[in-house]
Amino acid sequence: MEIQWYPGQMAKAKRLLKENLKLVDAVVEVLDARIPDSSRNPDIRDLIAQQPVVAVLTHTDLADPQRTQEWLAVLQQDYAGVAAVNAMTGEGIRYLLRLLKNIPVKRKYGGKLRRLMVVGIPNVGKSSLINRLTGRSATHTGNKPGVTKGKQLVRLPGDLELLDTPGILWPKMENAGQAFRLAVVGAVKDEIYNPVELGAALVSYLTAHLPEALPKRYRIAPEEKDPHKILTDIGRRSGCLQKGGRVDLDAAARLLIKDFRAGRLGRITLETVERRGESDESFQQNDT
Ligand SMILES: Nc1nc2c(ncn2[C@@H]2O[C@H](COP(=O)(O)OP(=O)(O)OP(=O)(O)O)[C@@H](O)[C@H]2O)c(=O)[nH]1
Ligand SMILES: [Mg+2]
Repeated sequence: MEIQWYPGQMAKAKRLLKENLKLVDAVVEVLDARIPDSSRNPDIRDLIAQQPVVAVLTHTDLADPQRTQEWLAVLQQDYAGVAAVNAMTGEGIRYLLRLLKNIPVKRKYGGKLRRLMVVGIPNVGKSSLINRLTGRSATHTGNKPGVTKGKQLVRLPGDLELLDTPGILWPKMENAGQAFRLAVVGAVKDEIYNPVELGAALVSYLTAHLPEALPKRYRIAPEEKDPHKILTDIGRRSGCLQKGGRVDLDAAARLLIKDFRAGRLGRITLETVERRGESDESFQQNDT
């Protein structure tokens, strides 16, 4: 799977990240519980030594609970603190609030105020998380990447201030496996990838790792292995048809991706702690 990236934009995002860091006492890195590894910003790793960084897993309601526990244990080793939340219902928020109030920081603003910057990939739930922490709709959220355009400072009770920032991606998406995972969870704008290619990659992943998911949801034959054939079957069974009765492959792929994102294929985590940090170069030949 190939995705077109804009290096100029990436460089700008990196520069902004560094500038904003000077304004805050600590950082909250929001990670997607379905792809804890691919949603980590490599630039943040270098900064952890200088400033406390807390990792927050969102979308835990859509992720495999067992794997979320494994990821929390691993991330705990790298971050000043970790938490898992559902930014829609507020599950895990009280624990996170306590954590944020208690991490030791060097205060830049004197007094008791602690200012935290919330960073993460597009569409991961940064603004939703801030709204949950404040208990009101202080920031705009939306079901697509790129909703937050500029930074916004939000004050919380208890002398906490949170800086909401636009989502950022970085050029590590040269790796086809990571590009697939970032696109499938919705971190990448729809216009930049081919839905049939992404849908086929998702089918390949599921047939290899969770062989029951597709037959259960769409009643397709479990022995079928060809991704395009499976997409066609999904389309036929779900009524994604063009004039004349031919299957609309594009619509079938979009439906599959939508079902995945809504958790209708089950609670799925696409990355394991055992394979963290591995660049799966073999992905392209084997899985797409
Ligand atoms: N199921 C589920 N959905 C979530 C969760 N957190 C956020 N969402 C949804 O994910 C979408 C993106 O949320 P936002 O808060 O706008 O994400 P963001 O990181 O601020 O996105 P940008 O500003 O575009 O970078 C919205 O449709 C939210 O409702 C979660 O924990 N679980
Ligand atoms: Mg936002």
